Parts: sequence; structure tokens; C-alpha cells
Amino acid sequence: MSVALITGITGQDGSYLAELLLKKNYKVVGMVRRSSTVTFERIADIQDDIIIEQGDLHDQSSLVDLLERYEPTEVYNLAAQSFVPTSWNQPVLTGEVTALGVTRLLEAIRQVVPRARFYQASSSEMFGKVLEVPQKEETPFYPRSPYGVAKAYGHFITVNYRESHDMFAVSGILFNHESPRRGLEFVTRKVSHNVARIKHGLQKTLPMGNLDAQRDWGFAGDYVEAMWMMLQREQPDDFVIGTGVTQSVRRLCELAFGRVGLDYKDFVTSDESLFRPAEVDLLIADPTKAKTTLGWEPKVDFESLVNMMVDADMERMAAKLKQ
Ligand code: NDP
Ligand code: GDR
Repeated sequence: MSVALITGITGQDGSYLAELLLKKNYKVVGMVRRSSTVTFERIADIQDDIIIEQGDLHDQSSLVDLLERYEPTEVYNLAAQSFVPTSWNQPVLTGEVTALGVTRLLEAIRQVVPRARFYQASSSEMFGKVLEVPQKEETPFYPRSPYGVAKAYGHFITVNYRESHDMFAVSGILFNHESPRRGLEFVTRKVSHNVARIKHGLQKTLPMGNLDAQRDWGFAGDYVEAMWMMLQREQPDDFVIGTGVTQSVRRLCELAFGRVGLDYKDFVTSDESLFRPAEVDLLIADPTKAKTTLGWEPKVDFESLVNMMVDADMERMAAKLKQ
């Protein structure tokens, strides 16, 4: 039986990936960090079907212990301090978890289960102030935040373990992907959640940052399939995963408010504090290699994604108000 260890299983991607692997009959072990309250909201439906173990990317011995006990055949490293603005306020923590955490895990794998296949959650934020449009596997990195810098480290240490130790270690350079399970602080979910609040009369305005930023947004459910596919190949390799279409934050607002019959211009205000010290202005993927070599293609387009998220938040809000 294939055994998968997922770090970051309580996050957006961890929950979708765990569901996918369960469908494929994997034994799924999820690593969670200790907290005083339970953070299992996203995995509530599958909690009885997976094994949950405590561990932390800060703590090498917890990683070694998990690998020794479960001997996973695949390890997906999804855990990270993943919110870009927080990385300016907590740059050292971001480096510890998002960068050095990758080395801790790779080193533990090298010592305990060197034949295990390893997936690193790399990010389009590594392209930052882009040196090429669209961005592909060979595009040089120019990260613009401590988060982007930490992810570039995680990317290269993964490549380095592959080349130094002959490990099956790969990096998926994923562009933004969203879902109704997205954290509330990320822009798509912030907008869908607040559209539902405004439509239900709970607030009047929505303060936003840079509406001109452009991102290549896809659906998280599609992207976890690419992670799995990358570990099934004969040879380890890195892939850019995205839709190849870019949209502005303004267009996101227009579509999300439009979904409930409102005009975003009547509600969205500008808040200087939400602008970033250094912005990533334009991201757009060239997913040709993923399509031709991996056979991966996104199934959900941007408008369907926005509709899915707004509809889910409208339902959640209506249910909450009924209570
Ligand atoms: P989330 O922020 O939703 O999830 C992050 C996960 O990491 C959570 O489970 C969190 O646990 C866990 N975590 C944080 N710190 C630690 C730690 N010290 N030890 C162990 N676990 C920890 O992220 P996503 O699901 O959106 O993203 C998954 C990965 O993919 C991340 O590495 C992210 O940087 C990367 N990525 C994401 C993209 C996206 O658009 N979503 C695009 C490209 C890359 P807890 O629940 O306790 O907070
Ligand atoms: P990002 O996602 O930084 O791309 O990182 P986020 O949704 O936070 O921002 C996208 C763009 O929207 C602009 N923006 C705002 N963003 C937020 N959060 N809140 C606002 O009010 C707001 N107004 C405008 C931002 O300036 C930015 O340009 C995400 C994370 O999931 C990373 O972990 C991942 O690596 C990358 O995507 C790919």
C-alpha cells in the first residue's frame, strides 16, 4: 500500500490533496503542529480516514520520528508560513519554516527513507518582479518578499538534494490557486467572504489594497492533481502549474460583486495599509511543459472559480444567520 505523509494537511491544499490520495487508496498520514485549539475545519469530513500526528517543521526530531514510524513512499511538503504580507512582519519565522523547514525535512528523508518521493510546494512568488512574460520553468527568479525569498531557497535545496543525493525530489512551481477553503486573508476569499457579508447587510464597505495587481488564478482541486502526477513520473523533474490566463484584482471584485447583483465601485475603498512594500505586479504562467509532459490541464476557469467561491460564502453566511 502506498503511504503518503502530508505536511500542512490542515491548510487549503493539504485538505484537497488528502481527499485525492484517499480516493486512490493511499494510507494518508497528516502532520499537524500542536495548538491550543483544533484547526481541523478543512479536514473534518475525512478525519476518521486519515492518521493525524503531531510534528513541526521547526523540530527535526519530530520529522525523523514520523518517517521512522510510517515509512512513507511519498512525502508532500505543503507546510509553510504562506501569507506574503506576514513575511515582512515575521521574516525570520518565515525563513525558519518556509525555507529551512524544507532542509530539515529533506535531511530527515535522506537519513530515514531515502527512496521516498518528495514534493516541494514552490511558488510563482519566486518570479516576483518578472524577468520574462509568461513565466516558465527556466525563467530566472526575482522574489519580492521574504516569503518569495524563502520559497526560492526551498526550491533550490530541493533541486540540490536531487542532484547531490540522487533523491526523487521535485518542485512544483504553482501559481495562485483558490477555493471555498482558501484562508480568509488571501484576496479571493477576502472578496468572496465580504461580498456575502455586504449582500446580507452586515457591512457597507470593503477596504482593499492594489486593485491593479494581476495574478494567474486557478482552482486548488485541479492543482493537487498536478502534485500527485509529478510524483508518479519515472524521472524527477520540476513543473510550472498555472492556467496561462491572468486577471486583475479589480476584475476579481467586478465578477464577485456582480455575481450577487452588486457593483464593486459602490463598496470597495482604498486602504494604503494593504499595499505591499514591494509588489508583484504581473504573474502569468506558461504551463506548456505540464500539458505536454505531465498531461495536466486546469478544468476550472476564473469566472467559474469566482462564482464557486461567492456561492459557497453566500450559503455559509445564510446558514450562519439562520442559527
Ligand atoms: P495554507 O496557509 O492554507 O496552509 C499552510 C499549512 O502549513 C497549514 O496546515 C499550517 O498549519 C501549516 N504550517 C505552518 N507552519 C507550520 C509549521 N511550523 N510546522 C508544520 N506545519 C505548519 O497554505 P496553502 O494550502 O494555500 O498552500 C500550501 C503550500 O503551497 C504552502 O507551502 C504555500 O506556501 C504553497 N503555495 C501555495 C499557493 C496557493 O496559491 N495556495 C501557490 C504556490 C505555493 P496550521 O493549520 O496549524 O496553521
Ligand atoms: P499572493 O496572494 O500574495 O499572490 O500569494 P494574495 O491573495 O494575498 O494577494 C494577491 C494580490 O492581491 C493584491 N491585493 C490584496 N491582497 C490581499 N491579501 N488583501 C487585500 O486586501 C488586497 N488588495 C489587493 C495583493 O497586493 C497581491 O498582488 C498567494 C499565497 O497563497 C502564496 O502562499 C502563494 O505562494 C502565492 O499566492 C502564489
